[in-house]
Amino acid sequence: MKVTIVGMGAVGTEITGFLVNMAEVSEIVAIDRNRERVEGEILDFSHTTSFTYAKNPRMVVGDYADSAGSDIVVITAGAQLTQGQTRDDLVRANSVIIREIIAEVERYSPGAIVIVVTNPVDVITWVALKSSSFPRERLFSSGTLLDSARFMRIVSDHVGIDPKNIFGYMLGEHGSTGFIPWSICNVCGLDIDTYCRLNGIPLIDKAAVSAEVRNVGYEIFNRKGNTNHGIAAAVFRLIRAIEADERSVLPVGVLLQDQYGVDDVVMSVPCVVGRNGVERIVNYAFGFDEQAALHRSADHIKSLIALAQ
Ligand code: 6V0
Repeated sequence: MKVTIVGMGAVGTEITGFLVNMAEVSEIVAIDRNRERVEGEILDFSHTTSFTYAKNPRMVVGDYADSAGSDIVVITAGAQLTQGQTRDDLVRANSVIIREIIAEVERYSPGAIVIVVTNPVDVITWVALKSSSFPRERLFSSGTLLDSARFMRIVSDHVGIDPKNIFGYMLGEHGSTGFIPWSICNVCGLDIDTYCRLNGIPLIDKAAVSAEVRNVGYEIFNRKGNTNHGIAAAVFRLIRAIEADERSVLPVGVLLQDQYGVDDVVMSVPCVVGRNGVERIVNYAFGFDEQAALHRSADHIKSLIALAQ
């Protein structure tokens, strides 16, 4: 498995760390405008391989020609938020960057699975799809996988059990209009209210949890100037699902084409992820309010897409 990371800033470097430590990849190609810094990062990583659990991957600091024939390309390159900006403010700058990058990725790795991370990720993924011939099954975003992990962590803290025993998603936009479909969330198979009632735990404040999931990224950003650990773990989870052909259900940003009443918008819904990328979109019967929230999210993403044209 050959993996290329385009954009070796805080997020790309952390993803590389997961791959070097834990993945079964044979080659990692790191591409960034700032080549010298990446040379430093890769040299540094090369000193970890005596101690890691993974294969000893070949690590290359390169350009797009070096990435030829990649199985997976992860794109994190772009302008990062500055204090006071929201993800939406990055639309124009990162749309220009993604058009350049996806042309090179398609030229050298037309068979790759491309995972877009650059924000605002739903819009940037849409631009990448429209500027290339990649099918939606092989070009999608990390979507709300991170938001969903944040959600599971918050519920887990409330009920006092492992986040892995919490099931639920944030869906829609990776951003201000993302929503939690509470009707399909559960703790060990019980809906969350029932679990709390049966186990003597105060009911969870759903509105507060939704707001916290949406805002926690900014909370982190305000303290350290970026967020990288959670998103890198989420992307690594996606790479593992592809590498091992897991067919795991994960909320990733996929181009909806008349699904859930939404057309031509990239947004997160639960998808089966395996060796071929997004193998299938899972259908749920959402409640009326959830369906309305999904459409509000789609409308917001569409308004941002208009800025990217
Ligand atoms: P960063 O640390 O500024 O890294 C960005 C990197 O991209 C830098 O090293 C740049 O040199 C490089 N770069 C810029 N333009 C190009 C180009 N044209 N070609 C090659 N390299 C280029 O940012 P960070 O790593 O923190 O974040 C990267 C992106 O991920 C940003 O857009 C974030 O907003 C986004 N995130 C997305 C998340 C998600 O859930 N989707 C979560 C966190 C961050």
